[in-house]
Amino acid sequence: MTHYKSNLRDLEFNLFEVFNRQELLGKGPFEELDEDTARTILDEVNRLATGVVAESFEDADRNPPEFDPKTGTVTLPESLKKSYHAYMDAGWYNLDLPPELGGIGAPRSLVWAAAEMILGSNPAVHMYSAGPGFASILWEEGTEAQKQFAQQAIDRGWGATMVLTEPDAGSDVGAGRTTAYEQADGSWHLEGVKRFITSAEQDMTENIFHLVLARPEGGKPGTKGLSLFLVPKFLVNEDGSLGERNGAYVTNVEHKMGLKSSTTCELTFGAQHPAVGYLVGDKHDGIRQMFMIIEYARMMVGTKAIATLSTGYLNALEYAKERVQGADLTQMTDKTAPRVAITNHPDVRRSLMTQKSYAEALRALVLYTASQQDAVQVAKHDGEDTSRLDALNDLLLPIVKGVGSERSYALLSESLQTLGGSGYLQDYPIEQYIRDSKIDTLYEGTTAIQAQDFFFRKIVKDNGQAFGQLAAEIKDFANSEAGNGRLKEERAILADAAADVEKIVETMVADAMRSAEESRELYKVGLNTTRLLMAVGDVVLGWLLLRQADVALGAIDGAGQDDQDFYTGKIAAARFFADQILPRVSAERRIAENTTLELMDVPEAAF
Ligand code: ST9
Ligand code: FAD
Repeated sequence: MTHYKSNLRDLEFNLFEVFNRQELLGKGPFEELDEDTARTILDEVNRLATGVVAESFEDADRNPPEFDPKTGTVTLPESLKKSYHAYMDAGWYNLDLPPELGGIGAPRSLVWAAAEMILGSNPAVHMYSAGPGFASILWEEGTEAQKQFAQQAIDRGWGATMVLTEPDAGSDVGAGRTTAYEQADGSWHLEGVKRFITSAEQDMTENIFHLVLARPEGGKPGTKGLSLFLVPKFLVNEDGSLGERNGAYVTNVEHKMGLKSSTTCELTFGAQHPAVGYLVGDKHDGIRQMFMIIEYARMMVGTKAIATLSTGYLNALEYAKERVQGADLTQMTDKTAPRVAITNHPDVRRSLMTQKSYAEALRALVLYTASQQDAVQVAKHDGEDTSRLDALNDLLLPIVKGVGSERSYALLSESLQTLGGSGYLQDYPIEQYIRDSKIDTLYEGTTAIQAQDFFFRKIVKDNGQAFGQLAAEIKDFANSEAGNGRLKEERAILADAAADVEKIVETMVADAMRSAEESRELYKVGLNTTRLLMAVGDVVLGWLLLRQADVALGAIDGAGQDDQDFYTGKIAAARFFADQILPRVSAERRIAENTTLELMDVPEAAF
């Protein structure tokens, strides 16, 4: 038994009962895959995730990677290496690779369903396995020689990194100072110091390739002046053999609150000898190219957070069913009354159902978003325009990342609370879940950045089109007959909450427009961006839970006992969320509408 409790039943429910992914299989880009094979893949990944991949989760936290500053190398714990190699040897990183690179080219919904299990089991393993995925982006964007490099990287299992952050350039990537100097042979030499780089050193792969944002000498300021460079740890000879050690060295590895098995490195370019880089695609288009990776990584981070909440909840649930403490509330004055399992206490039930409803709604959000990515894959295959599908996916990404990470981190505290004092001990995995998941609200763009991205780029810059489309879908559902009369009140609550978030958007757009005359009005928008993101998140989650409840109501009669319990849980979670979470959105609307500039006028010294 490992720490990890997966929820394969719920993954399959989403894929095959709610989003009907089987309808895409066996044709178009997914010709080679049928439903049985998809289910077998999920079973197999589940076996790994609950077994060998999870086995090192605790050991690698207690005995984290060791850095040797003299050589700039890292030694990972043997337990983690075993988990990593078992995962890589099983070959499931192939799921997402295009057939041209020897991959399966599976629908993204299946890819993210599988990824959830690895991310819940041992997130560092998933992060160390980024090489093939990053190589596929290099292959898409790269020159002929870089395409060959990408294929080699996949065949030989090289590791990879994404390298943006510097000491003075975190959220503000455009402030980066690392500089690239062009050489006579067309290559570049990079100089500078990057920090917080995940997986920049490890001892599991023969090579690591860094995808680095740097500013060509004399380049313009900001993100648009950055270019993307391929900087391998070892240079590669023409015959494919490894050549000289390149001049990019890890000069420090951070000591962190959690996710300790994943190395977080300072990476110094060109201090000892030249750090040779190759301009990706031979064109200066770095920030757009890097965002191809960032979009993946944001989806990954949201999924990681959600996967952790799910296993946190399931561990808490198991404990709560066993833990006997206190009498039933109705017999609280009878000191001789039988003691009951804590699942009987109303407050424990409130907490467990809050955890369950969010965990399952957030999983549905990941798979709904991934289903939009499936649609992009199909449209591309059919040679159709994908711009509107891309826009909806883009709108959903900050919700997956921002809402997923914030809600999961907060609710893991409820999971721990369910265990009482035992939850605080290292005998149970939840304290590690909390430490390991805090990072999810920070890296890949903090929540504040996700919220600004959501409002300014995904709503305003898109003229509200994707947002309008999503809102219309939700309102159509709320006004439908879904649930056959049995979800009527919940649909009415959803309709009210959807109207409330539309009002928040209207208020913010009006503030933004007024800022053309009075620039400080924009502060009001900034005071509400995170509020909006979280409120929209709740509405989308409430909607997805009600869609699930609708399916469950249609399937419950005549189902076997296990399925009856499962569907009953789905209906209960949707009703609970509608009754107890969604009404809060109207308070958020009132707060947004009453926003003033008072807070911005408080002197810094008064804080
Ligand atoms: C990090 C890594 O934190 C942590 C974990 C690493 C794990 C590694 C393993 C990952 C595994 C992943 C899965 C595996 C597989 C992969 C498989 C692949 C098949 N969307 O607004 P502007 C672009 S890394 C798209 O003016 P500013 C766009 O080109 C560090 N593009 O920005 C735009 O031009 P245009 C993470 C976007 O004011 C241009 O940027 N660090 C988007 O100059 C300029 O836009 C961060 O995330 C978008 N949403 O700069 C930094 N937004 O408008 C956070 C912008 O013409 N900070 N572009 O289209 C930000 O995001 C800032 O908002 C900023 C602002 C830097 C963009
Ligand atoms: P800052 O940008 O200084 O932010 C500090 C605070 O101010 C935050 O709360 C932020 O939300 C807020 N803030 C900043 N700017 C604004 C604004 N304009 N409006 C409102 N609020 C704002 N980077 C990589 O390039 N590659 C990696 O592989 C990588 N892995 C990482 C792994 C770990 C464990 C960690 C801790 C970081 C990693 N990072 C990586 C860096 C990560 O992406 C940055 O830490 C993150 O983007 C935030 O930057 P910062 O830490 O400099 O915080």
